[in-house]
Amino acid sequence: MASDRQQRPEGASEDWTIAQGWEDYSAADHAMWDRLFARQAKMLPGRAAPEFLAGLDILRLSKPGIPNFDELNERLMKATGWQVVAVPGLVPDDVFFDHLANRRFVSGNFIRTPEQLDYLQEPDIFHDVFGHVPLLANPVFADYMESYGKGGQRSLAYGGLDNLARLYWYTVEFGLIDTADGLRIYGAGIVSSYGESRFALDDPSPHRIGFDLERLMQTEYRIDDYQQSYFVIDSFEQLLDRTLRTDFAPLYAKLAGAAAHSTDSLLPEDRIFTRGTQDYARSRAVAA
Ligand code: HBI
Ligand code: FE
Repeated sequence: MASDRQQRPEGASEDWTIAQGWEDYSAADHAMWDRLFARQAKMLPGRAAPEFLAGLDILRLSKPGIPNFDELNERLMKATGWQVVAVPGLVPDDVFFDHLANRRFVSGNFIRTPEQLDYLQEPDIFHDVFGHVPLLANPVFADYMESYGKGGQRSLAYGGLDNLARLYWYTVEFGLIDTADGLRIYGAGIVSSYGESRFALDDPSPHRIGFDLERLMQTEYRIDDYQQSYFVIDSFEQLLDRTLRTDFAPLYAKLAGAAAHSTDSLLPEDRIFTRGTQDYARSRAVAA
Protein backbone atom coordinates (compact mmCIF):
# COMPACT_ATOMS: atom_id res chain seq x y z
CA MET A 1 0.00 0.00 0.00
CA ALA A 2 1.35 3.45 -0.85
CA SER A 3 2.72 4.98 2.33
CA ASP A 4 3.85 8.31 0.88
CA ARG A 5 0.82 10.54 1.00
CA GLN A 6 -0.44 11.61 -2.43
CA GLN A 7 -0.73 15.29 -3.23
CA ARG A 8 -4.28 16.59 -3.16
CA PRO A 9 -5.02 18.02 -6.62
CA GLU A 10 -5.76 21.70 -6.95
CA GLY A 11 -9.48 22.40 -6.82
CA ALA A 12 -10.27 19.34 -4.68
CA SER A 13 -11.80 19.92 -1.24
CA GLU A 14 -10.15 18.97 2.06
CA ASP A 15 -11.86 15.57 1.78
CA TRP A 16 -10.61 15.16 -1.81
CA THR A 17 -14.07 15.53 -3.35
CA ILE A 18 -14.69 17.52 -6.52
CA ALA A 19 -17.81 18.41 -8.48
CA GLN A 20 -18.97 15.61 -10.77
CA GLY A 21 -19.21 18.13 -13.61
CA TRP A 22 -22.03 16.21 -15.27
CA GLU A 23 -22.64 19.00 -17.81
CA ASP A 24 -19.05 18.65 -19.02
CA TYR A 25 -19.26 15.04 -20.24
CA SER A 26 -19.07 14.75 -24.01
CA ALA A 27 -21.47 12.76 -26.16
CA ALA A 28 -18.67 10.21 -26.54
CA ASP A 29 -18.38 9.91 -22.73
CA HIS A 30 -22.11 9.20 -22.39
CA ALA A 31 -22.00 6.77 -25.30
CA MET A 32 -19.15 4.89 -23.62
CA TRP A 33 -21.24 4.50 -20.46
CA ASP A 34 -24.24 3.24 -22.45
CA ARG A 35 -22.09 0.80 -24.39
CA LEU A 36 -20.46 -0.64 -21.25
CA PHE A 37 -23.77 -0.73 -19.39
CA ALA A 38 -25.55 -2.58 -22.19
CA ARG A 39 -22.71 -5.09 -22.57
CA GLN A 40 -22.61 -5.96 -18.85
CA ALA A 41 -26.37 -5.81 -18.20
CA LYS A 42 -26.87 -8.35 -20.99
CA MET A 43 -24.31 -10.77 -19.66
CA LEU A 44 -25.00 -10.59 -15.92
CA PRO A 45 -28.41 -12.31 -15.51
CA GLY A 46 -27.62 -15.84 -14.35
CA ARG A 47 -24.07 -14.77 -13.42
CA ALA A 48 -24.40 -11.95 -10.91
CA ALA A 49 -25.88 -12.31 -7.42
CA PRO A 50 -29.64 -11.64 -7.32
CA GLU A 51 -28.97 -8.79 -4.86
CA PHE A 52 -26.69 -7.12 -7.41
CA LEU A 53 -29.20 -7.53 -10.24
CA ALA A 54 -31.96 -6.13 -8.05
CA GLY A 55 -29.79 -3.07 -7.36
CA LEU A 56 -29.05 -2.39 -11.04
CA ASP A 57 -32.35 -0.58 -11.48
CA ILE A 58 -31.12 2.25 -9.25
CA LEU A 59 -28.77 3.20 -12.12
CA ARG A 60 -31.59 3.51 -14.66
CA LEU A 61 -32.20 7.25 -14.35
CA SER A 62 -34.36 9.73 -16.25
CA LYS A 63 -31.66 10.32 -18.87
CA PRO A 64 -29.41 7.81 -20.65
CA GLY A 65 -25.64 8.09 -20.35
CA ILE A 66 -23.47 8.63 -17.28
CA PRO A 67 -25.62 8.90 -14.14
CA ASN A 68 -25.98 12.37 -12.68
CA PHE A 69 -24.97 12.00 -9.03
CA ASP A 70 -27.68 14.43 -7.86
CA GLU A 71 -30.42 12.18 -9.17
CA LEU A 72 -28.62 8.96 -8.23
CA ASN A 73 -28.01 10.17 -4.68
CA GLU A 74 -31.66 10.98 -4.12
CA ARG A 75 -32.49 7.35 -4.85
CA LEU A 76 -29.56 5.86 -2.98
CA MET A 77 -30.21 8.00 0.09
CA LYS A 78 -33.79 6.70 0.19
CA ALA A 79 -32.66 3.10 -0.22
CA THR A 80 -29.84 2.88 2.33
CA GLY A 81 -28.61 6.35 3.29
CA TRP A 82 -25.50 6.09 1.08
CA GLN A 83 -24.16 8.85 -1.20
CA VAL A 84 -21.73 8.83 -4.11
CA VAL A 85 -19.13 11.62 -4.16
CA ALA A 86 -16.79 12.46 -7.02
CA VAL A 87 -13.00 12.35 -6.64
CA PRO A 88 -10.22 12.86 -9.21
CA GLY A 89 -8.83 9.31 -8.86
CA LEU A 90 -7.27 7.23 -6.10
CA VAL A 91 -7.42 8.94 -2.72
CA PRO A 92 -5.26 8.26 0.37
CA ASP A 93 -6.36 5.33 2.54
CA ASP A 94 -7.45 7.44 5.53
CA VAL A 95 -9.57 9.67 3.28
CA PHE A 96 -11.12 6.61 1.62
CA PHE A 97 -12.00 5.03 4.97
CA ASP A 98 -13.44 8.28 6.35
CA HIS A 99 -15.86 8.47 3.43
CA LEU A 100 -16.94 4.83 3.79
CA ALA A 101 -17.37 5.14 7.55
CA ASN A 102 -19.82 7.97 6.84
CA ARG A 103 -21.68 6.12 4.09
CA ARG A 104 -20.12 8.03 1.22
CA PHE A 105 -18.69 6.05 -1.68
CA VAL A 106 -15.96 7.79 -3.70
CA SER A 107 -16.13 7.55 -7.47
CA GLY A 108 -13.80 8.75 -10.17
CA ASN A 109 -15.65 11.35 -12.26
CA PHE A 110 -13.96 10.39 -15.54
CA ILE A 111 -14.78 7.55 -17.93
CA ARG A 112 -12.40 5.32 -19.87
CA THR A 113 -11.56 5.94 -23.52
CA PRO A 114 -12.20 3.36 -26.27
CA GLU A 115 -8.51 2.36 -26.07
CA GLN A 116 -9.04 1.48 -22.40
CA LEU A 117 -12.25 -0.48 -22.98
CA ASP A 118 -11.16 -3.62 -21.12
CA TYR A 119 -8.27 -2.51 -18.97
CA LEU A 120 -7.44 0.63 -17.04
CA GLN A 121 -5.26 1.27 -14.02
CA GLU A 122 -7.33 3.73 -11.99
CA PRO A 123 -10.99 3.06 -11.29
CA ASP A 124 -13.24 5.14 -13.57
CA ILE A 125 -16.89 6.03 -13.08
CA PHE A 126 -18.06 2.86 -14.80
CA HIS A 127 -16.18 0.62 -12.40
CA ASP A 128 -17.07 2.73 -9.37
CA VAL A 129 -20.75 3.32 -10.11
CA PHE A 130 -21.81 0.29 -12.14
CA GLY A 131 -19.60 -2.04 -10.10
CA HIS A 132 -20.23 -0.74 -6.59
CA VAL A 133 -23.50 1.19 -6.39
CA PRO A 134 -26.04 -1.63 -7.02
CA LEU A 135 -24.98 -3.43 -3.83
CA LEU A 136 -24.84 -0.16 -1.88
CA ALA A 137 -28.61 -0.15 -2.43
CA ASN A 138 -28.79 -3.43 -0.49
CA PRO A 139 -29.27 -2.79 3.26
CA VAL A 140 -27.02 -5.62 4.47
CA PHE A 141 -24.18 -4.88 2.07
CA ALA A 142 -24.56 -1.16 2.80
CA ASP A 143 -23.91 -1.86 6.48
CA TYR A 144 -20.95 -4.07 5.62
CA MET A 145 -19.32 -1.24 3.65
CA GLU A 146 -19.75 1.23 6.51
CA SER A 147 -18.34 -1.31 8.93
CA TYR A 148 -15.38 -1.86 6.59
CA GLY A 149 -14.69 1.88 6.57
CA LYS A 150 -14.69 2.01 10.36
CA GLY A 151 -12.47 -1.07 10.49
CA GLY A 152 -10.16 0.59 7.97
CA GLN A 153 -9.71 3.58 10.22
CA ARG A 154 -8.77 1.29 13.11
CA SER A 155 -6.45 -0.81 10.93
CA LEU A 156 -4.30 2.26 10.28
CA ALA A 157 -3.68 2.59 14.03
CA TYR A 158 -2.93 -1.14 14.43
CA GLY A 159 -0.72 -1.52 11.37
CA GLY A 160 -3.24 -3.94 9.90
CA LEU A 161 -3.98 -2.21 6.63
CA ASP A 162 -2.33 -4.78 4.35
CA ASN A 163 -4.37 -7.56 5.93
CA LEU A 164 -7.62 -5.60 5.88
CA ALA A 165 -7.12 -4.48 2.29
CA ARG A 166 -7.20 -8.17 1.32
CA LEU A 167 -10.66 -8.46 2.84
CA TYR A 168 -11.85 -5.62 0.61
CA TRP A 169 -10.15 -7.13 -2.39
CA TYR A 170 -11.52 -10.66 -2.00
CA THR A 171 -15.06 -9.56 -1.10
CA VAL A 172 -16.05 -6.07 -2.30
CA GLU A 173 -13.91 -6.26 -5.46
CA PHE A 174 -13.63 -9.95 -6.36
CA GLY A 175 -16.17 -11.83 -4.25
CA LEU A 176 -18.30 -14.83 -5.26
CA ILE A 177 -21.45 -15.99 -3.47
CA ASP A 178 -23.01 -19.45 -3.22
CA THR A 179 -26.72 -19.54 -4.09
CA ALA A 180 -29.33 -22.29 -4.52
CA ASP A 181 -28.79 -21.90 -8.28
CA GLY A 182 -25.00 -22.13 -8.12
CA LEU A 183 -22.10 -19.73 -7.72
CA ARG A 184 -22.68 -16.09 -8.61
CA ILE A 185 -20.39 -13.05 -8.85
CA TYR A 186 -20.85 -9.90 -6.78
CA GLY A 187 -17.41 -8.22 -6.55
CA ALA A 188 -17.29 -4.86 -8.33
CA GLY A 189 -14.02 -5.69 -10.10
CA ILE A 190 -15.70 -8.74 -11.64
CA VAL A 191 -19.16 -7.44 -12.48
CA SER A 192 -17.70 -4.36 -14.18
CA SER A 193 -15.31 -6.48 -16.31
CA TYR A 194 -16.46 -8.23 -19.47
CA GLY A 195 -13.62 -10.75 -19.35
CA GLU A 196 -13.58 -11.50 -15.64
CA SER A 197 -17.39 -11.88 -15.46
CA ARG A 198 -16.91 -15.06 -17.47
CA PHE A 199 -13.52 -16.12 -16.15
CA ALA A 200 -14.41 -15.92 -12.46
CA LEU A 201 -17.37 -18.30 -12.87
CA ASP A 202 -16.62 -20.51 -15.87
CA ASP A 203 -12.87 -20.88 -16.32
CA PRO A 204 -11.27 -24.05 -14.92
CA SER A 205 -8.09 -22.13 -13.99
CA PRO A 206 -8.81 -20.34 -10.69
CA HIS A 207 -9.45 -21.88 -7.28
CA ARG A 208 -12.80 -21.13 -5.70
CA ILE A 209 -12.53 -21.41 -1.93
CA GLY A 210 -15.07 -21.02 0.90
CA PHE A 211 -14.86 -17.71 2.75
CA ASP A 212 -12.73 -17.77 5.89
CA LEU A 213 -11.85 -14.36 7.25
CA GLU A 214 -8.45 -15.22 8.69
CA ARG A 215 -7.39 -17.32 5.70
CA LEU A 216 -8.38 -14.63 3.26
CA MET A 217 -6.60 -11.88 5.19
CA GLN A 218 -3.36 -13.85 4.82
CA THR A 219 -3.70 -14.35 1.07
CA GLU A 220 -1.85 -12.20 -1.45
CA TYR A 221 -3.71 -10.93 -4.49
CA ARG A 222 -3.00 -9.88 -8.06
CA ILE A 223 -3.56 -6.38 -9.32
CA ASP A 224 -2.19 -7.07 -12.82
CA ASP A 225 -4.43 -9.87 -14.10
CA TYR A 226 -7.44 -12.09 -13.31
CA GLN A 227 -7.37 -13.55 -9.81
CA GLN A 228 -5.88 -17.01 -9.23
CA SER A 229 -8.25 -17.61 -6.31
CA TYR A 230 -11.74 -16.39 -5.50
CA PHE A 231 -13.43 -16.67 -2.11
CA VAL A 232 -17.08 -17.72 -1.85
CA ILE A 233 -19.42 -16.37 0.82
CA ASP A 234 -22.69 -18.11 1.79
CA SER A 235 -24.62 -14.86 2.15
CA PHE A 236 -24.15 -11.14 2.73
CA GLU A 237 -25.47 -11.66 6.25
CA GLN A 238 -22.56 -14.05 6.88
CA LEU A 239 -20.10 -11.45 5.59
CA LEU A 240 -21.50 -8.67 7.76
CA ASP A 241 -21.88 -10.86 10.82
CA ARG A 242 -18.40 -12.34 10.58
CA THR A 243 -16.70 -8.95 10.32
CA LEU A 244 -18.85 -7.30 13.02
CA ARG A 245 -18.15 -10.11 15.48
CA THR A 246 -14.40 -10.21 14.89
CA ASP A 247 -11.96 -8.37 17.12
CA PHE A 248 -9.39 -7.39 14.52
CA ALA A 249 -6.63 -6.05 16.82
CA PRO A 250 -5.44 -9.46 18.10
CA LEU A 251 -5.89 -10.87 14.60
CA TYR A 252 -3.53 -8.23 13.15
CA ALA A 253 -0.98 -9.00 15.86
CA LYS A 254 -1.17 -12.71 15.04
CA LEU A 255 -0.98 -12.21 11.27
CA ALA A 256 1.96 -9.78 11.51
CA GLY A 257 4.22 -12.71 12.38
CA ALA A 258 2.78 -15.18 9.86
CA ALA A 259 3.90 -15.68 6.26
CA ALA A 260 1.31 -14.79 3.62
CA HIS A 261 -0.26 -17.47 1.41
CA SER A 262 0.51 -17.13 -2.27
CA THR A 263 -2.26 -16.28 -4.74
CA ASP A 264 -2.61 -19.93 -5.85
CA SER A 265 -2.17 -21.78 -2.54
CA LEU A 266 -4.64 -24.41 -1.31
CA LEU A 267 -4.60 -25.37 2.37
CA PRO A 268 -5.75 -28.61 4.04
CA GLU A 269 -8.51 -26.76 5.91
CA ASP A 270 -9.86 -24.96 2.81
CA ARG A 271 -13.47 -25.60 1.86
CA ILE A 272 -12.86 -26.08 -1.86
CA PHE A 273 -15.65 -25.34 -4.35
CA THR A 274 -13.31 -25.67 -7.34
CA ARG A 275 -9.73 -26.85 -7.38
CA GLY A 276 -8.34 -24.73 -10.20
CA THR A 277 -5.94 -25.97 -12.86
CA GLN A 278 -4.10 -22.59 -12.77
CA ASP A 279 -3.55 -23.10 -16.53
CA TYR A 280 -4.47 -19.52 -17.31
CA ALA A 281 -2.00 -18.07 -14.79
CA ARG A 282 0.71 -20.44 -16.04
CA SER A 283 0.17 -19.45 -19.67
CA ARG A 284 0.40 -15.78 -18.76
CA ALA A 285 3.58 -16.32 -16.75
CA VAL A 286 5.24 -18.03 -19.75
CA ALA A 287 4.15 -15.26 -22.11
CA ALA A 288 5.43 -12.49 -19.82
N1 HBI B 1 -9.37 5.56 -3.76
N2 HBI B 1 -10.73 6.38 -5.40
C1 HBI B 1 -10.34 5.37 -4.63
N3 HBI B 1 -10.95 4.15 -4.77
C2 HBI B 1 -10.57 3.09 -3.98
O1 HBI B 1 -11.13 1.99 -4.11
C3 HBI B 1 -9.53 3.27 -3.04
C4 HBI B 1 -8.94 4.54 -2.95
N4 HBI B 1 -7.96 4.75 -2.07
C5 HBI B 1 -7.49 3.75 -1.18
C6 HBI B 1 -8.15 2.45 -1.32
N5 HBI B 1 -9.10 2.25 -2.21
C7 HBI B 1 -7.68 1.35 -0.38
O2 HBI B 1 -7.50 1.90 0.90
C8 HBI B 1 -8.62 0.15 -0.25
O3 HBI B 1 -8.60 -0.58 -1.43
C9 HBI B 1 -8.22 -0.72 0.90
FE1 FE C 1 -13.61 -0.79 -6.81
